[in-house]
Amino acid sequence: MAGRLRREHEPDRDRDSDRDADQDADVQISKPKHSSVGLEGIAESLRYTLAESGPVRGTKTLLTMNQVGGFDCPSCAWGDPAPGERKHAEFCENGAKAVAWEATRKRVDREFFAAHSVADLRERDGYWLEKQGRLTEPMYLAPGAEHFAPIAWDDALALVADRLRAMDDPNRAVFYTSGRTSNEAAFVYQLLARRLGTNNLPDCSNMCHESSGAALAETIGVGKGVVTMEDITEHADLLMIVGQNPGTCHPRMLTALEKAKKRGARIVAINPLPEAGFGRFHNPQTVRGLAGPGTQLADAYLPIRINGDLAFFNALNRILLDREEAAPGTVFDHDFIDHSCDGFEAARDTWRALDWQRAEELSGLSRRVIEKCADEVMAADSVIVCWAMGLTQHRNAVATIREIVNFLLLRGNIGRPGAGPSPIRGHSNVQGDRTVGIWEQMPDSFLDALREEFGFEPPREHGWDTVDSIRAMRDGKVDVFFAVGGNFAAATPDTAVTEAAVANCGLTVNVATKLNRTHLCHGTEALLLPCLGRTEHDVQAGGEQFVTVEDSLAMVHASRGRLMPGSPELRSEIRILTDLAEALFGDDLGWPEMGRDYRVIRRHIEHVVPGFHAFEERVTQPEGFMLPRAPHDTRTFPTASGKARFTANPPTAAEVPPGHLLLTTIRSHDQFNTTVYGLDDRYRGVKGGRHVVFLNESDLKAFHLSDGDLVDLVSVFSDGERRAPGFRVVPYPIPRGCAAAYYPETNVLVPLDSTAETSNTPNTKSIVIRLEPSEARSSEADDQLIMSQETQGSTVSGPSS
Ligand SMILES: Nc1nc2c(c(=O)[nH]1)N[C@H]1C(S)=C(S)[C@@H](COP(=O)(O)OP(=O)(O)OC[C@H]3O[C@@H](n4cnc5c(=O)[nH]c(N)nc54)[C@H](O)[C@@H]3O)O[C@H]1N2
Ligand SMILES: Nc1nc2c(c(=O)[nH]1)N[C@H]1C(S)=C(S)[C@@H](COP(=O)(O)OP(=O)(O)OC[C@H]3O[C@@H](n4cnc5c(=O)[nH]c(N)nc54)[C@H](O)[C@@H]3O)O[C@H]1N2
Ligand SMILES: [Mo]
Repeated sequence: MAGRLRREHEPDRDRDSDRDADQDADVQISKPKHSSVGLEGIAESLRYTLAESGPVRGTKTLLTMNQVGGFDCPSCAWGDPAPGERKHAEFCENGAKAVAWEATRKRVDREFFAAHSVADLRERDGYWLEKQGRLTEPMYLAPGAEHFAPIAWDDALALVADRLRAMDDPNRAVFYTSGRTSNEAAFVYQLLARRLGTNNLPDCSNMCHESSGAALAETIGVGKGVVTMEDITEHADLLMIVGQNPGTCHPRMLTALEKAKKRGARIVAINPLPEAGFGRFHNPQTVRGLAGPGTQLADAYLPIRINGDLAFFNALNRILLDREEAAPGTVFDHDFIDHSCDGFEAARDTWRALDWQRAEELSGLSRRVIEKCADEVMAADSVIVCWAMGLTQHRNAVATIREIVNFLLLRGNIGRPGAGPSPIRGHSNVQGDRTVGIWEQMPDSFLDALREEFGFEPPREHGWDTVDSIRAMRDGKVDVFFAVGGNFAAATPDTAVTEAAVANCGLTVNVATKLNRTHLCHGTEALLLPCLGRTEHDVQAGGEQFVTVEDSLAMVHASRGRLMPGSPELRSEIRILTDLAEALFGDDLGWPEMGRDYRVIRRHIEHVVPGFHAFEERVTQPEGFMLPRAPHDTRTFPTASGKARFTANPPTAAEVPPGHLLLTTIRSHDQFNTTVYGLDDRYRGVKGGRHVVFLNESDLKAFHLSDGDLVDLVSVFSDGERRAPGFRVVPYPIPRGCAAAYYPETNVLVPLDSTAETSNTPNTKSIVIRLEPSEARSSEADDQLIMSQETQGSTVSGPSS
């Protein structure tokens, strides 16, 4: 019975004998939850905080999180309530874990690296690596060396400058950013790269909301969401939450949804998984929330097939068209369509041509269910559509989001209170990083402003995004890979290919707080530069400093760390970058001044980036300030035609051959991206392991599998097959033909060349797989899993009922 899953309450007969098989051997599965947060959530955050940071450091951090004068939570990008409405503890379970993770008392110092060779560390998983604690001083891995060894800051930065100078083309360097970086650090970083002469600025956004940015820029002229917190809490009649798991990934959004519900808004959730956050919400900030029955958040839940969203929104728009044609003037906002939009006819023709049978098949939803959803839409004067990764990481992602814009435009649901598109961002400052210039294809207007401000000519040729950077590294075109934060090798697709690509660079440099997998996939030589975290006190020659961030709802505000730095040797990201720039270019653009006093950087941002006038003054106000977004502010659309654009997006979906499944990769409740806090996924009923695959009960039967069997996931793509071994099968309420498993364990399955049209975002949410009996464990495991030849050929796709 090695490795077999147990249902909760089933006696754990062979717990001990399984122990060392692997960390997942004790995985326990129970029923998924239908409610969220409550006392269990609070207990969980306190437990983790106390264990990692101790009572004093832990409590101090939690109480200043997201408070005026405190630091911005380093977890997700959800916005803050107005200052007067903030609770004493404006945090969530996952924010608390993110903070405790950073405030940990454990250290990865020179003794640690002396004791562990790189080869030894490469044998450990990411969970173990990050659990070892904070990096304390710069470390260098010399060519051919087996251990990282200490190096002085000046020597480390001189070495990077030397290797950058030695390149015969500035485009042989790649500068990666993860979205936790502050506006100030991001601005300095892109300035350094462009001063050097390259636009090679890939970031995590390439893998995240790039599809949203591409679709929104094309259709409404602004590549970000155009709703505010008040639109959600005070004005929207209907909130559609599509491909997003707010209970886990944006927990404080539940408070806003509860507020909307209490004034009578309706919520429809569209997701292959019935996530706990759609059920009853027990607000941890109020006694009633904790003790009472909670608030039921979603009024309707549509169990859509993976990648069925384009078909669904086409069908929804078709129904609205039918109803408008049956009773002209009652459904569409003709005034708005005629005067503010173009492209309507082409879109309408696409809806007219809709093949209902195919739409039902692709979406997995019956026409009757979609009609009911249309009833909700018709009953609402204002509609907001929120979405996240469930929509952006598919081949047709940009088309899907354009179709959502069509849907909103039809009834004028944009540029008025309570209406509009709202991509919910991931990393706490991923949106701000983009605003201040982290993008491989910043527009000429930005580059012109940079030239005006600093007096040098920035490169104009577009740089490499994340996937193109990996290709370039693989092909030997990169001498220096530099990363500010993130876990490039683990977060990107095609793990084996990517790890080899990173190792193919000359020098790899990681500015980081903790050790991760990417640091061990080093180039010929490597540097680890430890930085301050968001929670930590930052004092420079110019005095105490703060940084700024932009949330998902376009509010910019200050963030001030309060904790003693984890080690006296830590430097702020900004200082590391300005010191490096000084080593490279001397004082040509005033780098040392920027490092001494971040106000100098903010003054440059004010001059270069639209919307930042009186930056210093406004950002020191308690509530910060909102960046302008024309569609929201003035109902105007800065597109080429000056109008909002309808587009034709005929339904498509990933092709799934008979006997195969479509796999989506998701986050557990106990992780932040590649950072694994623990092995549980409380809301989905998983305890003690991450190598699980959620499957529909009928598919289990069709494949002759039972609860707890072990399978290998084998992905199938034009360039061959990839395998992720040893996943436990879990029957789960997910549509037939669909499967879900955790990221990043499944990234090995994602082909580098499988990306979204236009945005080039890896298709990490639609991976075609088949299941094979696993040889990953003992031979006993095989006995559990007999997949006959017949079932391998049978069809499991098709609409669910
Ligand atoms: N605790 C925690 N918080 C986080 C993060 C984290 O890892 N942990 N990560 C941060 C980051 S960078 C990001 S981008 C966000 C991510 O936030 P989410 O996008 O909410 O996170 P995912 O787990 O990727 O989940 C995607 C959701 O989409 C659903 N889904 C999957 N495929 C489809 C599909 O084809 N159609 C539809 N309609 N739904 C689908 C899944 O069931 C899941 O509910 O969260 C941020 N916040
Ligand atoms: N299969 C699959 N792959 C995915 C996704 C998916 O849904 N499925 N999601 C994609 C998405 S949405 C994203 S955003 C990317 C995430 O990609 P990344 O942003 O590259 O990855 P993270 O796991 O967020 O990065 C974690 C690391 O950041 C470092 N870090 C943490 N805090 C700080 C700090 O304050 N400063 C610095 N310098 N470093 C810090 C730590 O060392 C930590 O190990 O992954 C993408 N990959
Ligand atoms: Mo993300």
